[in-house]
Amino acid sequence: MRCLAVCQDELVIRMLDEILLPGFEVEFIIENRPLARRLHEAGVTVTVGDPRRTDTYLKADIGPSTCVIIEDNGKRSIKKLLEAVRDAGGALVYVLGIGTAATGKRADEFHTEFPDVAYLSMSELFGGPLLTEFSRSLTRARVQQYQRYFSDADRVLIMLHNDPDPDAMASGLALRNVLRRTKTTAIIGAIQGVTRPENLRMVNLLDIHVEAITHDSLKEYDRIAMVDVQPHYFGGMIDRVDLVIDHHPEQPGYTAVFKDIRPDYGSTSTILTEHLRAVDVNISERTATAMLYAIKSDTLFFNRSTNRVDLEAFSYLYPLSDAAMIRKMEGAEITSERLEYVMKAHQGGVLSDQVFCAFLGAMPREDFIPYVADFFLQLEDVKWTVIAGIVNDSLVVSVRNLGYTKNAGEFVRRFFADIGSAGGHRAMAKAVVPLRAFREKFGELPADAVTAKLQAFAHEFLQHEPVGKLEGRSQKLELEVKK
Ligand SMILES: [Mn+2]
Repeated sequence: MRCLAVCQDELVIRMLDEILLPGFEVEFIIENRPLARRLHEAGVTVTVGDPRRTDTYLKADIGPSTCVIIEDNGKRSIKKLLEAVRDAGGALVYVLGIGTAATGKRADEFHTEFPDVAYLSMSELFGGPLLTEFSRSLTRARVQQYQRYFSDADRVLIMLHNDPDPDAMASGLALRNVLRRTKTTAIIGAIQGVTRPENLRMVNLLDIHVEAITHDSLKEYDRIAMVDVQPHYFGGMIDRVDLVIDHHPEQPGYTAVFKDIRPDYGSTSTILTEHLRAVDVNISERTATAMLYAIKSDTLFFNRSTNRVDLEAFSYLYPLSDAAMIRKMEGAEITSERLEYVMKAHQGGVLSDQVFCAFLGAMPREDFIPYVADFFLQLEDVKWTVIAGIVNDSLVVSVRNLGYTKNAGEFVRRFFADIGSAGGHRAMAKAVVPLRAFREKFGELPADAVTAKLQAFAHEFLQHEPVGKLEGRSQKLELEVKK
């Protein structure tokens, strides 16, 4: 591809020549003769000419597929120049803003006047990689400090929060890597171990051991590090640690020799990816797989508080990880027990006006209810799901929605807050009502009548304005009229 650059600044010319030369056929149009001679002697392809004349570009034989780069230092207007390029048939035009004039405002001005010209600012082009490089050396200095501090310890404890999640476990593996230790010299531990089926699947597939820690066993370690959690979490049990790496907001009330807390990061694994990269430690497939899975699950696959750095860590880890293993870990959500309740909902549930309601009867565990609610929300025609079941003498109701026109939390509060506990957010809500209270209010209902009741609530909620609100509004209107 041909590239014609109109530049007068020697540094910019030499830089562009170096960057573009391997892939492009580059030629420069220069006004200053001595400069042109010097560059020509240095092997740069140059033509001396007046960049404001159409003639110059006709001689250079530019066509619609020639990439034309025009330097803009803000000192002289380049309008004439752009017109000349256009008249000569140039269509692929870039303005390269250099110096202090290259601001967003200038880019906007160009865009209004020349909508088909792309404006690139030099500081933006080079700033990103440069800043990444500089912040990496800051991280490197930090990591080397704590590596040294941990180096003479016999046994290191890497402490996780209770019921560790993928991010906690992956961060544990990663920190063990940064510290260049094995599972016998850096022990990953927690006071309460893993319980959720999907996290247990990760533990088994990646062969992660989480040691049970007690108040007394803390003394057996020479150094304590914490990942994905801070000491305040343990309620005074641990108030001094050697290292904290976390992405939750920083909490007061503890001492840490070293800490790296970045609340704007989507996961602790993202922070540790940067630590590993900064000190050039090899990341094993197992650790990369755990970390990738952690970033995916902590950011809900980039749906929640995602930062550019999370995406960067993700793309760095992806080729190092085992994607098939991740699919297997994610598949752990589906169990044959859960599928039984999906089938039950499919048989007994009703779908109307994009609302799916089902009553699942009595069950041994509560997690089947939200699972079924999430499951049916995947159906193309479903915008709301209202699923109920009986667990230990209580009616548990899970509500989910897509589209956010009305609030799921408000829904459960309206119908269930007076007889039980009810709460939630826009898209997710839950109510727990003692069966006795439910029967007192609605009577003894057979299963299909409970489903019909849920359906009636949903339709009332979604189709009508709350009566109280309407009355309130009309009263207010009247008052205003009277005034
Ligand atoms: Mn986390």
